[in-house]
Amino acid sequence: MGKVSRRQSLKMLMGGLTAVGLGSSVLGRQVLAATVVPSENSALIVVDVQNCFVPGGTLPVKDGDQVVPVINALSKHFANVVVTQDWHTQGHASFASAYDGKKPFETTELSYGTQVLWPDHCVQGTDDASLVKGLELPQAELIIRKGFHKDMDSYSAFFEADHKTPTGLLGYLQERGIKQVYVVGLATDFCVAWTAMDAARSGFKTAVIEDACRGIDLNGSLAAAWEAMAKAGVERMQSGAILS
Ligand code: VGL
Ligand code: ZN
Repeated sequence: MGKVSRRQSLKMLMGGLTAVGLGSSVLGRQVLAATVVPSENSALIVVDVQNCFVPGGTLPVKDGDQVVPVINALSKHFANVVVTQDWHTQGHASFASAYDGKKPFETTELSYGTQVLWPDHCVQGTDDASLVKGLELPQAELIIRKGFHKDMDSYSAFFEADHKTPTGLLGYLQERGIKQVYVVGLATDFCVAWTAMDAARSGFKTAVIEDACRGIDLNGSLAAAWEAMAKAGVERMQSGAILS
């Protein structure tokens, strides 16, 4: 931020905010303050920041690795951090390789609806399924793994693809008294979006921090996901609101 003139700083002292993101001015010195301060009953949910989803992984999301420094910085402002891992069996129902004549990014119909078919990814216990090395979240309280039922996918960290089978995250957050969640990670248009929409539907005040996420964008899925999230009452925000 640049310097603030005496006049401007006086104006800020007298009149409060003069610009978005500008918190206050003390004795003529500009002090930046976050416009959003996560409370004790907020949680940061870090979705699937795993080797499989960053460049070099089996289902790389473009610039997926760029979320890591943003998430590391954000996490320092949270009393509660929860991490998720996509955690598939070998031959999982979401893998194109499990079907004759199917290729990745095609779809198939399963009992719970249309399933996008992916390259084999995030197989349980593999290095590909490990959290990205640079992710620094030593304070994380819970790692929730999902997609471990062979016949059903789970983009959401709350409910599997049938929208019924719980992962246990809802009970955990409720028992911990969490009221508000901020969702970040990979990929914006799949696991982040489904997690955020389930959070909002489950009664949490929910925000997605856009620049702490990256999307896959398969046939317009990114724009569709933002639209669906807005409809579900998910707030779209930028990390600067917390970090500045
Ligand atoms: C994801 C596709 C398949 C995600 C997981 O984490 O967004 N996307 N499995
Ligand atoms: Zn997956």
